[in-house]
Amino acid sequence: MVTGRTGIPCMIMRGGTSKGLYFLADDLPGDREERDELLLRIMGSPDDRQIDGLGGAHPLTSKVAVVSPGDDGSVDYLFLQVFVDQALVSDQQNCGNILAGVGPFAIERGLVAAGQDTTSVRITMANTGGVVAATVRTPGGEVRYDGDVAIAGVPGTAAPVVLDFQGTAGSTCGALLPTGHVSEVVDGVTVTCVDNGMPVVVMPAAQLGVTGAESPEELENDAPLRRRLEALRLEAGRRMGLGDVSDTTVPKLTMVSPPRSGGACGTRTFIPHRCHTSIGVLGAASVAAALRLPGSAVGGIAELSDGPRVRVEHPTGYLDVEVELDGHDVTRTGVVRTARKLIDGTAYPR
Ligand code: NQM
Repeated sequence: MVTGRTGIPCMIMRGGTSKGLYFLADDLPGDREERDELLLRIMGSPDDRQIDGLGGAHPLTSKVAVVSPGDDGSVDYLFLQVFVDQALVSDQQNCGNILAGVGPFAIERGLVAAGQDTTSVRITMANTGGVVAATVRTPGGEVRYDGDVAIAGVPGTAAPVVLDFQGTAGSTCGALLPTGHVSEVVDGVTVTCVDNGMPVVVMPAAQLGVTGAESPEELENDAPLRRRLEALRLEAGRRMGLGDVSDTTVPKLTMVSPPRSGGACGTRTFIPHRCHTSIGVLGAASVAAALRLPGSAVGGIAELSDGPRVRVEHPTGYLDVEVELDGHDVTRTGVVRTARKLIDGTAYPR
């Protein structure tokens, strides 16, 4: 058993607009229960403030990447969401933000040899089986974190990590449109239930009395809205084949409004109980697919450009995803993120 005295090798990284702990699978207990119990102790959960651990007291900063060697020089990435206020660790969702740090971490830990300029890391996302090619800057054979790419929600600039996804459609639910409908009414609200990397219930904000200009705090403090959204989520989750979703972090909920800053649309996303300060990468890929799907609940609200780029506005800026569809088939999903190594050391669980 790992104790507060022995400790465990751990790297903390910002991945996109999230922050998490990165471990080699070999450094964690092989037994799942033991592993989860250890991660709860390292993060300081359950506790609203995670004061006795490394967690940042928000779902976006209570995340874990478990990385191991995969087939043919690839790496496997298992994402774990450590709940802040409950003794729960979930592998039921993926995370495209924490994913941005996986390539750099795999190179730093020697799982992948660095090229002289850039290095392409093939990553299998163990949660969903999806595959992504991450291109990491490695001038002179070393991971470079500084650079000139800005992403909304993160101050300053950093080196780009280009993520090209394969097979995002139906990642968790088995189909891009898990209910078999491009649009349907759930609890009186017209929604599109979509899974292009993340199961999301996408709906017009106006149908919930939301303008889309509200801050995440305002929406979180709106108790009747949250009750309505949770009832809708439970029903949509059942229809999406996810069963009883009361204890899981998917499906997410995104309320879509007309764009305010030149993008394709505005969004406010519940993940699923806290309101996202921006939007998840794969969450945005699912929303972008919904915007482009003919006949969806939100297509009419969006202002889409001709090219593949969809600029999804969110509370702290925007996220550009490239999503291409052929009818109801997704042919490509890509995104540019940044990541930064914050500390590399030993974690001492309580
Ligand atoms: O959708 C938040 C995040 C995420 C997940 C969440 C993510 C994604 O912003 O790919 O990145 O939806 O819980 O990191």
